[in-house]
Amino acid sequence: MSTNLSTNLNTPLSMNRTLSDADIVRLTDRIELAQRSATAIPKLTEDFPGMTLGDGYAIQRALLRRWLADGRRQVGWKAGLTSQAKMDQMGVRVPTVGFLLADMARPENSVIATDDLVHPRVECEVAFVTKADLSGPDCSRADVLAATDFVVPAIEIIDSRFAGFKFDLQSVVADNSSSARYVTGGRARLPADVDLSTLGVVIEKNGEPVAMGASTAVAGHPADAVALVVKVLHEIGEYLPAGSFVMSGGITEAIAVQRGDFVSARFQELGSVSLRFA
Ligand code: OOG
Ligand code: MG
Repeated sequence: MSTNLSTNLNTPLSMNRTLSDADIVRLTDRIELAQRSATAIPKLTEDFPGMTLGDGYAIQRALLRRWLADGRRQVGWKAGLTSQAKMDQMGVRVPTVGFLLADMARPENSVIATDDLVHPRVECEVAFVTKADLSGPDCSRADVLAATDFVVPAIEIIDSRFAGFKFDLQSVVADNSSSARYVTGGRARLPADVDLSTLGVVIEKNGEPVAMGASTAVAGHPADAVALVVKVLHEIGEYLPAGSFVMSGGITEAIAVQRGDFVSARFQELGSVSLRFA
């Protein structure tokens, strides 16, 4: 059954926690090992069926703290599951956020290794770079646009660490919303110079079109997905600092890729982003 996208995007999330601190550490270890070794694991709710969304974010934040302590650098955040196509594909109907680290970035037109990924998929997204802080429970599309320095097209390479790329909301949040790699390219544009709600995009794999859509699919307007990131960050006691890189979520369903594939996403007004898998 299809549910209403805007209802799902606007319902406040409960961040209640049920797991003990020791279980949060245990599950953070499990996710960290799965990510580092590119090994699929069962979804966390198989062992912890009572786990909540708040527990999922507690694990994600513990993972972020560990990696920052290791010297990795955060560049921003991403929204996940912000389009009907993505919600339908994954069977999860609540949007998520995940953190983005500098070392997850790959250059445009580069060759992306697959041997350190479990089962990668690509998504095309409108990405924002901010020039002012955004915070609070009431962040709006207008607030996001006023705080946007420029937008750029991006391909995200997601990689669920859960077997069969199947998960529930709590598990995918703990797994940092399947974040793995991202590539930006094309042309940076000022938000005032493009109609961000009507940008068409076509994804080609090995020269064949495999998915197409328009940016309105993302929460009605991709800036609304960025506002949603700010609201979720508020729920977990964070804000979006100036200079953040934010991906607004896949416009179409994600496309599975394997070694040897060449992927190119053409965005109306924003140019194209290409990459190859090896
Ligand atoms: C969760 C991450 C979704 C997006 O753009 O919707 C996401 C997943 O589908 O594995 O990054
Ligand atoms: Mg994505």
